[in-house]
Amino acid sequence: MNEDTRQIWLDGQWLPWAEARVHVTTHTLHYGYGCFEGIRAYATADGPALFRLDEHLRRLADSAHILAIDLPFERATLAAACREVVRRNSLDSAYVRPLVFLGDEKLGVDPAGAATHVAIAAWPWGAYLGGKALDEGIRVRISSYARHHPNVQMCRAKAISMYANSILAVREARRDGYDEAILLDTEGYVAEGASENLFLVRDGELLQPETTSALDGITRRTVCTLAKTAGLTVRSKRITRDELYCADEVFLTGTAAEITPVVEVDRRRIGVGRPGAVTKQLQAAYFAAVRGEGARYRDWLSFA
Ligand code: PPE
Repeated sequence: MNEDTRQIWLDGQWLPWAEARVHVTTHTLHYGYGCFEGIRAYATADGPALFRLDEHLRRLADSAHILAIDLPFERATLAAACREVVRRNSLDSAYVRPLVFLGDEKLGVDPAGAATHVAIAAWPWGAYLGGKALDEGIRVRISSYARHHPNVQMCRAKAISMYANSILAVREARRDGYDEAILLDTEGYVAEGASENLFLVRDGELLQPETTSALDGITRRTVCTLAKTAGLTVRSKRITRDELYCADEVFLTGTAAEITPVVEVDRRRIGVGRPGAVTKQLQAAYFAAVRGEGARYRDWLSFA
C-alpha cells in the first residue's frame, strides 16, 4: 500500500497533505495579496538542517509588515513548525514553503475583515533550473518586461503578487528557447532574474546590481560573506545589459536556484562560454556551507 503520510502545518494544526485546502473565494486567490518564503533544508552529517532559517523568517515578518498584514504567529512558533515539517515528512533534504494568505471571510479589494492564515509545506526539490544547470550553466535573455518599480510594488517584500511579473518573464524566456529571464528595472539597469539575484565577475571583482527593484536575497548575502572570506571584493553598482555581455562570468543566486552559472546572455557568450573559476569556487563554498562541512558557518544551520 502506498499511503500518503505527508503533512502540512496550517494555522497551528498538522493536516494530511490532501486536507490542507482552501475555498475558491479565498481573498488571496482573487487578488494575490500575501507573502511567502522559500527555505532549503540540506542533508548534513548530523541530519537535515534548514539553511538560514532565522533570516528567512525575519524576511517573512518584514514582508508581512510591508503589506500591513499582522502575522498571527510568533517567529519562534513558525521556526519550530519549519523544522518539524521536515522531520514529520521524513525528508533528508527539502524545500520548505511558509505562505501567508488572506482567507474567504470576504471578497472585495479592501481585505479588512479577511483573516490571515499561515501554511507551511515541504517537499523534495532538486536542481531548480534542471539537472545540468549547476554544472554546465544556463542561457538567459533580457526580458521585455521591466522589474517592479518600488512604488508600484514594494520590492523588499517577497509578495505573492510580484510573481505575475516573474511568470510573464520566465514564460517569455522559455518560449524563446532560453532557460531563465533577467529583468531590468524601470530605469533600464539590471535588476535580477525572474527568481534569482545576479552577480557578474569582471577582472576578478564581483559586482552586483545597485537597484531598489530586486529582492534582498539571502543567498546573495551568503555569497557576499563567502566571497569576502575568500579574499574577493564585492561591489554594488548600476549594471547595464552590455556590461553583462562583457562580463568574464555571470551567475544567479537563490534558495531554489542555489548558485547557477550563466554562460550566455541574449545569444552572446559569457567569458569562454563555460562556468568560470570564481563561480565554481563560490559554488563549492556554498555547498560546503549548506551541508555543514566545516565549523565556520554552523550558525547558519537549524537542525530539523
Ligand atoms: N529574486 C527573486 C525575485 C526571487 O524570487 C528569489 C527567490 C531571489 C531573488 C533570491 O532570494 P533568496 O532565495 O533569498 O536568495 N526565489 C524563491 C522562489 C522560487 C520559486 O520558484 O518558488 C526561491 O529561490 O526559493
